Amino acid sequence: MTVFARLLDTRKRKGAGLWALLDPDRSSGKGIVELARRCERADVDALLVGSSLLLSSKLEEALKLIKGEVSLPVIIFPGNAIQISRYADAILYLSLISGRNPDLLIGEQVKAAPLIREYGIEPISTGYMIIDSGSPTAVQFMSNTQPLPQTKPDLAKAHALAAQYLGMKLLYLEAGSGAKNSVSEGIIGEVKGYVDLPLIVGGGIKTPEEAARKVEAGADFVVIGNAFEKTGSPERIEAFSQAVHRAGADKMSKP
Ligand code: 1GP
Repeated sequence: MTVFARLLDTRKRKGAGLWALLDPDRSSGKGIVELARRCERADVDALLVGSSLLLSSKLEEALKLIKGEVSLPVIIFPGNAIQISRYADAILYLSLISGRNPDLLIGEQVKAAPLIREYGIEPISTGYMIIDSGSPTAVQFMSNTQPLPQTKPDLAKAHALAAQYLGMKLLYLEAGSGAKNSVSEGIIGEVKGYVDLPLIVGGGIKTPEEAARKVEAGADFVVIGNAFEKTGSPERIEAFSQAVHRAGADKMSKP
């Protein structure tokens, strides 16, 4: 079964999935492995590994350690074309469609493609949209692009539909790691009602209740980074997992 099929299967069985973002710039060695183990025990559905900065070769080391310890899908969430490794199961093959930076629309993808093939990791084509979160984030700065305004859902919808027509498999609505405000339920609902693509929502989600609201609004997968790294106790991760999966189950039970 491909990683993409596994992700879709999660959504089918649970109504929604919880993904953890592990950032090798923030935790490494034993720390990142322990966090991955806690996620697996708490029934998190997949691990994203990467960051918008990633200043070192820590990615490879982190992936090796994590792959040796957990059986969850381990997916690279790349900030650029040098964040590729043979030790992952898959890579979110992102195109930053909300921006007009040609390097991030197609340039980095061209650099990465031959290596992805050589390593035999699964590329999952993903339309990546940065949504304004109230203050500048690292992803905005590093990508040199403007976010889409929260107040213009029609713009977000048109971008999302373009991703679908281009044949992308997933859509990621991103407020930015550590964002002041997460992507609003309003935008999530509008986009979800307009396209058929599975929707990932992440950035600035701070509580289990907030994560559940994203699922209720239409998110298929919720990504949590900072909230696990700062206070990633087993109980905290478990609370997020239960909230997302409960909201997913509720959604499935509705006609
Ligand atoms: C960032 O969406 C992810 O790409 C996670 O964001 O670190 O704010 O949870 P946080």
